[in-house]
Amino acid sequence: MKRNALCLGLASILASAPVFATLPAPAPDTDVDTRFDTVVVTAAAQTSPLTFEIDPKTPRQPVPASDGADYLKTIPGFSAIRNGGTNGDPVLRGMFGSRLKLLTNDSEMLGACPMRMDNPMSYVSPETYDKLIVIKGPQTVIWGPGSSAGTVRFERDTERFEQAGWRGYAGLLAGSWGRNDQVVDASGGAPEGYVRMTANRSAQDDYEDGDGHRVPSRWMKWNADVEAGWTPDTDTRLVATIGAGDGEARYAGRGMDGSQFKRQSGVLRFEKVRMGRVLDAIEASVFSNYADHVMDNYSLRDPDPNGAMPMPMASNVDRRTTGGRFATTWRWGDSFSLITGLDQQSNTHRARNAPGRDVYKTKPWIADARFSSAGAFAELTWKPAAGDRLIAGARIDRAAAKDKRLKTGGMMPMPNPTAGVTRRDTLDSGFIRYERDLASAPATPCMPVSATSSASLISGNCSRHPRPRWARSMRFHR
Ligand SMILES: [Cu+2]
Repeated sequence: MKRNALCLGLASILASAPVFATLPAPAPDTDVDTRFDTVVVTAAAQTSPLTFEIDPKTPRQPVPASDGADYLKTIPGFSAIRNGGTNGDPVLRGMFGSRLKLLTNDSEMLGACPMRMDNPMSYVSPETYDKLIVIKGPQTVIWGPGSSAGTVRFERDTERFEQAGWRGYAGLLAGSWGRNDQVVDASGGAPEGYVRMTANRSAQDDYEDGDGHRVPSRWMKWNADVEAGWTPDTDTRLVATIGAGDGEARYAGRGMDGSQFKRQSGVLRFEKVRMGRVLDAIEASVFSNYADHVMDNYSLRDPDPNGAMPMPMASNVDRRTTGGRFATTWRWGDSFSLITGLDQQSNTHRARNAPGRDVYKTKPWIADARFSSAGAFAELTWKPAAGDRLIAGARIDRAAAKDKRLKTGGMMPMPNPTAGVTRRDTLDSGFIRYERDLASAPATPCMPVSATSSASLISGNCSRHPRPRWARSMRFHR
């Protein structure tokens, strides 16, 4: 029956191990039936009280995720604000937006749309990554400022080729409502280095509601990335990645559709780990990510002559995010480790719009906001005894946001009272957490406490955490 979303995930089926194994007979000399000791977990399992680490290529129900938010929904604590058929906006414990740090290959790809049609996760195709790491709560300071909800990292972690050869992964998916996905991930190399190419395309048609009405929800997106790595030994890696993508999405609940979601990204990363001295690891990265997004009311629909926007209209927004990070890991015996470093990020947001079909392309870009931040961080882990851990982190950031809009928005624009104004602030944040593994049960109670420069102090329940002050300054561009 077509209305049932019965989808055939060829890749998923081929890659799945048998889930239902034959149950052994109950042990004869015990009253307890031990056959059911195995617990079947339908959501992602956590690796520590606050950290989840998942292989996004692992088959999942009902079908492979079309974007990062679709994948995150399977992790307890996450939900998503629906946004048509794809590009949902992830929410962790009630918080989203700038409070949830969303990283790909240690770089930030911030979308350009003021309506969040292109949140950072909409540019992620999970199956082309090797690792998804989620840190819940403001429990790390090493991945940039903010993160009061948590930190999400999609990572490509290409294994070194011990001898010359190649590896590949491919998937096909066909489903009802025109859902079809193609993904390929191929790499070839030798001990000295490798080249890897990942690409995917994913699409779905409009669906029909219970009354047989067609609901605008069609989408299509593609991504392609090429990675070249130099691996002189097992603990040293220099990796350059360039990538591009695009897509489109129809919306039933918006006055415009997303007709372009162009991405261009470049990341250069270096790491040297397990050095065996007090200075145990060095990591450095630089990145440049660019989002070029168009929303209009004529590419994927006809303008409604009786609606609020009877003529063709288009709005084009873009954002370039550049930044870098340098971190070192220090170890003193088995008891102390310290991660310390610096990071920096700059953003430029621009816009242009016009009535008429594609007339916006003839208009000049106008920058409306600039943001930047630079910070220093340190995170210490102390293990006073086996099973006990005390983790503490602190960071300080210098943040700036410049409002470049000459007029306010809306139906009746007025001169912008903060035009040309730059707001600067020095912001501090930190946390301290105690963890203890229980000897009697596979459980680890933990007691987290964190604070930001907005002078808030919380313990335990992170959902009451207010917006950090630096995040408020970013509202200039709204
Ligand atoms: Cu948009």
